[in-house]
Amino acid sequence: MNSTLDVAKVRADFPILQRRVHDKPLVFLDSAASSQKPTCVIEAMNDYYRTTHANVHRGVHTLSEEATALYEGARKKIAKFINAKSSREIIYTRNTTESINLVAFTWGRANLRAGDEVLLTESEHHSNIVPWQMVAKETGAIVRYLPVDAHGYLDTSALDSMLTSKTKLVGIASMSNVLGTIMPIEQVIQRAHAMGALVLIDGAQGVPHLPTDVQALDCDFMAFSGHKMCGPTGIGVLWGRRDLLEEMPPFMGGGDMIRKVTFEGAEWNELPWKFEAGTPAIAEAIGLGAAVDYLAGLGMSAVRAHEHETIAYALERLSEIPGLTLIGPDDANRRGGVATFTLDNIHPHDLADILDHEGIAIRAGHHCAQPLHQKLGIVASSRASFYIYTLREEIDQLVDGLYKAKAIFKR
Ligand code: 7TS
Repeated sequence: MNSTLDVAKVRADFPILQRRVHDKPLVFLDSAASSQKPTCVIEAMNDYYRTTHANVHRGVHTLSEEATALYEGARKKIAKFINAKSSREIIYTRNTTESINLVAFTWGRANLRAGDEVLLTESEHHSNIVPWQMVAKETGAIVRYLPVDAHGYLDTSALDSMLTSKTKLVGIASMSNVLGTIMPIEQVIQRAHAMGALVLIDGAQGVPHLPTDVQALDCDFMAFSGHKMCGPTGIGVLWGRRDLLEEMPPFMGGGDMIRKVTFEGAEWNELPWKFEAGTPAIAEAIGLGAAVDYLAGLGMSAVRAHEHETIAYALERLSEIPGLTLIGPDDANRRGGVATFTLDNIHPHDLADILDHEGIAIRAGHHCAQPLHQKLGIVASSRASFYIYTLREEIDQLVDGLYKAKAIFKR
């Protein structure tokens, strides 16, 4: 794969990359937690507030109509970005976490019974574990976990024994935020459907970094966050198959999600508004629309190609460092732009602190995947994560910083 991204040109689109940290140029290697924002996204939100803001779906006045057109226009762009059949299948939420909670507490409450099973993987983020544990407690359903092997790959042979007629839903991230593994979701979806189970894809890492086509995948739900894909915080998406969304009860009650209310009860609005109670995050939705335009302009295949090159180089450089243990697949073809590791027995927080003084931002801790860390037998790890603006030189700077940390700790 050869990158067709002009990284220098991409970097010029991100004003924050000009800043310095501890008097050093910023080396931002924490995009898996949240990506930086290009000028077009910042400007789209700024313009909206300066010229067009009013509440949506309410007024007949010009500003409200224009705001509604921008808000709904963004929904169409997002639908196209993931190849949804209809923009009615795009539900705005706050983030991936809220999208998964929406499914757990509407579909889950209505459909899970005692003894039913929800099958997750051992590498899921807390947001694709805890909502299922909560709804399982309420309904008597059981949560089970497909194992992940020592190299960070999903043990697909376990599908034979663990995927049964009791399984009602499989929840899996398309890309792990710790291991970086690109999961074999096509295979999981086929096998789950053959057993009559639905599949929810946690696309928090996958959608920003890999081409995504929900129709080709044939999954049932896809959750993702705007802030990890060049968009603002406070906006996320739940995509769901229309027939499923039609059947699901609403998540929250209030304004905008109703067709009619009497003192006795209410009738629900049509999709997607049935799931969007209250004044939504209007500017943020418009910002996310600008973000998907930006990513589509770069081309998601080019985004993936750049990250493939970047992770391949990072794996090569990091594995040269004595005492460094990489976590996750060593095959860049099966790994996104996430390099997680431990170094000697230096605590990841100390490491992140030393690197911060070099202007380098990485994440340290359990990355909201405590069960996976327990399985790996570690409490915490360090993670460098990459995106469209990451330069090879920044990997070199990371490696230099890690040698510096070793010298400080005399390792
Ligand atoms: N699922 C995965 C795979 C994630 O990586 C994250 C966030 C979430 C769900 C939750 O997304 P949110 O937008 O609702 O918070 N992951 C990370 C991370 O790796 N570091 O900080 C947040």
